[in-house]
Amino acid sequence: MPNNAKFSKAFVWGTATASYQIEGAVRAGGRGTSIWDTFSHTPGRTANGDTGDIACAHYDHVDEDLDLIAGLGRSAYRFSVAWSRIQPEGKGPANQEGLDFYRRLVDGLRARRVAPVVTLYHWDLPQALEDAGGWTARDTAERFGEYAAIVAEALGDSVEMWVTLNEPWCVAWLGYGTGEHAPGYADVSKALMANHHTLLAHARASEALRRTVKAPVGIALNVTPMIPASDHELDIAAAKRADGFQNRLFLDPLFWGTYPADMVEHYSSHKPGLDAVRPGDLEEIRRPMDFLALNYYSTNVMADVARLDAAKQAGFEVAPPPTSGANADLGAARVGRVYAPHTGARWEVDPSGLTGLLVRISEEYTSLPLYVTENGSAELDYAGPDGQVHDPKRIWYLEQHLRALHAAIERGVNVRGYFVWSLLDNFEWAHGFSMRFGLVFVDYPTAKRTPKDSYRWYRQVIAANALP
Ligand code: IFM
Repeated sequence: MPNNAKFSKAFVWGTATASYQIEGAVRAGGRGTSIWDTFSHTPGRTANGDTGDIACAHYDHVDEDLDLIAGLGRSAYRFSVAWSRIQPEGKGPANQEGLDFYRRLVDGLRARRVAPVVTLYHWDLPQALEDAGGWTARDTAERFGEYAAIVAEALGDSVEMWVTLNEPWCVAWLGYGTGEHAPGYADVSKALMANHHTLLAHARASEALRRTVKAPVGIALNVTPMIPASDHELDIAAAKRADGFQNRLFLDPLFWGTYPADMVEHYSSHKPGLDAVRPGDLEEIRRPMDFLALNYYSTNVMADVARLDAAKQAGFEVAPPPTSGANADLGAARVGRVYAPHTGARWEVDPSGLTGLLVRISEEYTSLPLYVTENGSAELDYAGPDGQVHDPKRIWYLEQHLRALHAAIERGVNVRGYFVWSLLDNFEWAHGFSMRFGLVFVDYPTAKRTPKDSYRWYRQVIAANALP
């Protein structure tokens, strides 16, 4: 039943991007090499061999992009700082040119009355740190604290919200557990170490930020609801394992200072793995945050790998089960609901999952303010003969999710803001440029920006503080 979705005056409307996905200019301004430069230049790692070398050329189109952001009205803009622009080798003195670039961006936002929201880490680790072990090394968390202190000192007077890391699950498990993301390992033990060190890095960065800034500090998690494919006990257990793997391995230490017992048990044979945890770490990790940021796209229906034939017979779309890496180890596989609506990139659309997720977090974990810091759909957008990009499916997707978010608010959940992923079409990691998430279409060869219909729709939503 559609609700009358009117939002509070203080509700934060925003858009989001990330450095490697939009900036390009990978050799400009003293920037060092990041793991995504290396990974995307390794044959076979990204669709079509795409790289972020140029991406949206945001580095050279900052003013134009600032005007596009401002054109949405009273809003916030969440962007990430590329660590390798600030410390090209991941440690040592700050590179002033890198700081200047983000100062210009932050000042440009404020001049346009847009609230800057900074993510300190959105996956582009300096390659030099990866060469020393990357997120499997405890030292990376220490270095991250130093980097956070530099950025806080340089931009702290102007940033309104700080997100330490974006989706540490992807950092640890796609980067080290399945190999789909940089640096490309498929090693469960490495992923467990990375899991812990990203959380420790969050603690170190929070501590550094709090020494300098008053603005709220949090972390962005991609908590994904997991539903069993059937009421068979194996599928129910598979969904619970998947929830532990994707969600509780981060939520429990952050809010309760423990790793979930079932996951500790599941991963006990992967050494050194969670032996990376040292006395005192979990107390630090659970130090209070000011908000929790959640990125939501879809809900996963999970089956035990021993029951994939049954899932197929029940009408689910079933892919061949993984044979190595973290997914094989988990023994649970995502199956597709063919009857569900899908985005152009074939992601299942499940707005009610967002309501459920927000309610679950507030009931089980925290009464802190929640922000949905990413939500959006990749569609098969193109500029038509009229030069415009008509994207009704994206508008529908955003509207459904905003209704779902509003339903959570009506149920008493403390949701304070919503950020569309993404402002611009951009480099979608291993999928390269094959997926377009933007409110603004980017013609990559020319860098020409064309606001889509969804951009104008979102502007109306922001102006009305309600769904039209
Ligand atoms: O593009 C990504 C983003 O970098 C992190 N969250 C999910 C988005 C869509 O896949």
